[in-house]
Amino acid sequence: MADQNILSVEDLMSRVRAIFETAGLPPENARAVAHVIVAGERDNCKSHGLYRIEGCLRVIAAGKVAPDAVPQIHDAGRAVIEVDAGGGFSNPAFYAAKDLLAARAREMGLAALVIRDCLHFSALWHDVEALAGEGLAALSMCPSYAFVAPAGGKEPLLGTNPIAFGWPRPGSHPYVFDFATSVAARGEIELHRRAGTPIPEGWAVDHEGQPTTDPDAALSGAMLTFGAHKGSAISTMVELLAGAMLGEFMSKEALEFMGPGGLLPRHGALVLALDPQSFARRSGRDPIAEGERLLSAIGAQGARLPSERRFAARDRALAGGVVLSDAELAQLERFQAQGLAALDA
Ligand code: NDP
Ligand code: PYC
Repeated sequence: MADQNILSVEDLMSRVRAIFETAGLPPENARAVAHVIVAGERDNCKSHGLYRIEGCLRVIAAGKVAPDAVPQIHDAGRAVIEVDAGGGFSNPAFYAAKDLLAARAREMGLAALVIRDCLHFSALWHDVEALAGEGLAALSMCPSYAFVAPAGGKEPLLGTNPIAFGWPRPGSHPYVFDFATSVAARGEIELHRRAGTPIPEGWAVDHEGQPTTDPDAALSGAMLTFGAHKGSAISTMVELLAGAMLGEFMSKEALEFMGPGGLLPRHGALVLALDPQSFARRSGRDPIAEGERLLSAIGAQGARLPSERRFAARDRALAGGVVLSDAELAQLERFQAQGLAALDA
């Protein structure tokens, strides 16, 4: 059937990994980057799926990321572990330090991973889901680019600043939410621009501060935070904790560093891991069972939990493959055949 190309997750993974190896990433790095992109596509998170390959290749072609950087872990045996991504992608850095972070959280009750100087393009649910799979609660956040106006302002200053949370559950899937603190991820606006469709009202203002539904006007104006002053404050917290506190770029500096041209941002990231058993020990109560009481009561009201859509999409993709449009498949094949040269085509 036209526009219904079905690829298995494994096939997609080996194609995307090959694209990144050809673009200069060592196998370990290519695997980490491909894994998070394919996971996004598999889970029907289109704004951080295959669509991101082009952005990653552009930043490689511009020489603004070190594709072969080897993450360096700095561990003094304390609660704060640092991994220097060395200007490379964030994903290999996270993988390099994940097991140490989990072990330290179990040992100390809580631990933090500071990822320094990384090119960050991916969804955050991936990292917190991995930690929740180890029985840990997790919080992940990072600045991005200053595209978002603070509540009451009209000039871009804050990033789209995602924040994700994971909580372990006894069944197959943890509780996970992950969202931009802007009304929508910037990638969503870009997808509307490509599709020629208007964005919903309330997402953005144009460069004069007027509300707009035109994706181009939104991209050259300012995006808005969710929840007015509340989202604005959470976004500011992300700038402070994952930017200022780490001594890494905040979103404005990240944008200035990359310059205009829409390349993906380079900055730091913060991942917190907490061991629920350790926090609850003296209470004598089982924190996971307590959590289940709440989560099942939410479901009992007919409300869906965050990530349920994503997990259902994952189950479908694992059983029946990932559906790509003709345009998506053609672009994937172009990147496979031509690598970075496909960017000029
Ligand atoms: P969405 O608004 O699509 O989703 C936000 C969260 O809410 C998801 O966990 C989603 O679960 C859940 N959700 C959505 N609808 C409902 C509902 N009706 N009931 C309950 N839960 C619901 O996310 P965003 O567009 O804000 O962000 C998309 C991605 O962009 C994120 O993964 C984020 O990490 C990434 N991002 C990355 C940036 C970076 O710098 N690296 C910057 C900004 C964003 P479900 O998935 O199941 O629908
Ligand atoms: O969707 O806003 C976004 C984004 C920025 C960097 C990666 N994703």
